[in-house]
Amino acid sequence: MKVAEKHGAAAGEAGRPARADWTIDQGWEQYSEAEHGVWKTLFERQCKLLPGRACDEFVRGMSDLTLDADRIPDFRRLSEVLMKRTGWQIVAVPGLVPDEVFFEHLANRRFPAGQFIRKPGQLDYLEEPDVFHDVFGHVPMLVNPVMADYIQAYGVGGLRARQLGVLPQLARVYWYTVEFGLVQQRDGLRLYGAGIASSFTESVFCLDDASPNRLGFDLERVMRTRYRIDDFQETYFVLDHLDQLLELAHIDFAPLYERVKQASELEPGDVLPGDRVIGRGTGTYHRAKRQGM
Ligand code: HBI
Ligand code: FE
Repeated sequence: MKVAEKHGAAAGEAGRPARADWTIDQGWEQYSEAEHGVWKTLFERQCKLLPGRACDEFVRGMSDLTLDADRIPDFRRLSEVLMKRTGWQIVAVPGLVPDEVFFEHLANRRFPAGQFIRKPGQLDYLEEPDVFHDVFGHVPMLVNPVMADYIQAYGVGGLRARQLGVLPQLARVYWYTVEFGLVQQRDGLRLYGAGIASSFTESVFCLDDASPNRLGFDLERVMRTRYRIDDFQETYFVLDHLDQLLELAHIDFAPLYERVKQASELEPGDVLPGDRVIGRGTGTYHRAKRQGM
């Protein structure tokens, strides 16, 4: 479904978003006790789970933000902290916004964060990024200068990729890093992707389960690899160090796009002879799902 059709709630009366850049007021004072309660539940669950799983940069970012366990964060306060650290600010949006709007914000160091929070009965399934996914998952990494530069470069690259017609390929790079990336630390494998950091189940699956592949990150390989949006990833790509993202931020993708457009697309679970295999998955989880067990 196209993002524009999904955004029902965001559209003003005339079917257009309230503002051209799709931002809305967070309306922090209007959150109900129940909504703050959902934040508290999600926050406490993840904080118990992440020590030893989240990478050092995530832990550092989380501690610098001093997020309140009991209240949905006020984006104005978050933006003050972030602006001093890495020049970023958080802007509230109703949910998914069109690609070009999304990239324009990122290119200007404005992170679009969902204003709404999921329902109590919907803690583990989310159709659109809500405030917990965006603020708990993404914002701690925006405190890190490398990630802050990388996500801005992604925004700039996204505007260009749209022009070149290679947005799907670039979106895979974001997906397998910013959303579902793993990084090798001296003391073990750690997660840094927001989609896993904010997930009660996948933050365990991505590191502990024997089912998924874990492959060394390779830009061209990732650009060719489809991803799952409806279930756990079949493959996680592993950085040797977060600084590798800085190299990505300075690569000219144009020649790469040409090569990738000639190459065949790869399935999420594929493992190629040329892959740097850190762990070959059994595929048990997704096979069982396919067999409807
Ligand atoms: N909008 N609010 C929001 N958050 C996202 O993560 C997002 C988006 N729109 C488009 C999008 N992501 C992706 O399709 C692009 O990264 C390709
Ligand atoms: Fe996200």
